[in-house]
Amino acid sequence: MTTPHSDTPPPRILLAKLGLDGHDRGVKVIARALRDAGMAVLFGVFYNGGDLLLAWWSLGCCACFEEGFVLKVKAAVLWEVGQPLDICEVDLDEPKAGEVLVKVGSAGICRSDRHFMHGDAPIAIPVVLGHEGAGTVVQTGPGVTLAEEGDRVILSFVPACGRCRSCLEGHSNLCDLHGATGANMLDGTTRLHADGTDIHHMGKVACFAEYAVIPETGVVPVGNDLPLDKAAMIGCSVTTGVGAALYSAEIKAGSTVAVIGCGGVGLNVIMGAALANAGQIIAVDIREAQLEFAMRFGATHMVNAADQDPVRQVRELTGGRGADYTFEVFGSGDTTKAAYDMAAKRGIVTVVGIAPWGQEAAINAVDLVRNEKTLRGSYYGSARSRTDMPVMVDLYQSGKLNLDDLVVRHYTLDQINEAYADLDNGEIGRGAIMFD
Ligand code: COD
Ligand code: ZN
Repeated sequence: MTTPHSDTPPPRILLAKLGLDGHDRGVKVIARALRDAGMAVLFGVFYNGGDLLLAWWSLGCCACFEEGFVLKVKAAVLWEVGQPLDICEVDLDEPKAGEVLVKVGSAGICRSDRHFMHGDAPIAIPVVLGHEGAGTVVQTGPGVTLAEEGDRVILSFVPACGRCRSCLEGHSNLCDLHGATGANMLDGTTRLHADGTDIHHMGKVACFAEYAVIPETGVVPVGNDLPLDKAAMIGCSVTTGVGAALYSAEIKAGSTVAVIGCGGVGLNVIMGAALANAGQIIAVDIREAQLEFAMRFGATHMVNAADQDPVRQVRELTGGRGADYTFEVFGSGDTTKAAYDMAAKRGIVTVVGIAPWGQEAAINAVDLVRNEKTLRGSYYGSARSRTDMPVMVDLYQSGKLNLDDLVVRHYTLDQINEAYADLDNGEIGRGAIMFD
């Protein structure tokens, strides 16, 4: 038997989460005061006869409401070239239009940051380094459409503007606007400060810090099941190394390959060569442990350049021809010359490392022409972060990229100088900082 009201559905309860408008500071002041009274603020109850609407204000990332709307974050700051990184508290502004706030989950220990610490490469000082990272978006600035709060993201140290000539020609790794703004945000200013001093952002990433403000094009959303340290690796060493093999050199199946420098990035060049079905993959390093480790990632032969002439050895291993593809993955004039000299006729020489400022490589100008060699640079694996990083994720998740063995050491942010000492001491594999 039916009641007279049986056709009327019970009231639905709708929850409306009202976001805060980044421009409205007055609202935030009220919100901050209310936050202290509880995590969520009931905004209103509306009933239209059918639906019951409970509107509430999510105060989500409480830290966003700190005094002055500036986040106090722990960061590793390079105040002066040649000095250890200083772990201290700095101010981080909230994201501006087109920017996101990321809670950093993991940051890789890459030699490129070391070059800045030693002054081998120039960068604006003071600076928060760290360009190989991953984390979670916790706040979006006005107008952001490429990422949402809660997204797990890989960080890209070339956040492409999408409008300059390089971007339009498909080379977003060389974005002109990013190049022109360097270690500042795309509008030329910084979000990091301490006691009134602006602090710069390495690669507009600056992930040696608990939080980072990053242009939205510098974050690549990935699934939440991708472990943060592996995601961080894709932010630099994987994309730089695998990309150098696949996108810069475009290795052909069956060819011979030599890789000089088998650290975090070089191991990824080796994995890229293996993915391209190269025949011989010769690992060249000055440390025996690195060479043995490289065999796990697809190297077929090893040459210890500490006690042998690597050019002669690579020529011997390739029947006197030299290697079809050679890679320099350390960063010096001498290793660049060695990579050139060990290449075969019509060989492709790909330079990934950046030598200290002012160093040169003496290339035989006659050999270049007579043997039709190609000498080329490769920056960020000639990759387009937003489309190519998801490819790297798929390759890892389908078991074709061995990132599980690549990350061998984990550190806290407080241990960052120790992490760099381990890199200097030639500890094998990659180190990664893990945040809570
Ligand atoms: N011959 C052979 N191997 C050598 C030699 C040598 N003479 N000297 C050192 N090595 C080996 C080391 O033993 C080590 O195994 C390896 O070279 C270097 O590895 P890492 O782990 O110290 O360095 P990575 O892999 O983190 O970084 C290498 C780069 C080439 C990327 C870096 O040094 C660099 O030049 N960066 C600048 C380029 C850049 O900014 N790229 C984009 C961001 S990474
Ligand atoms: Zn790097």
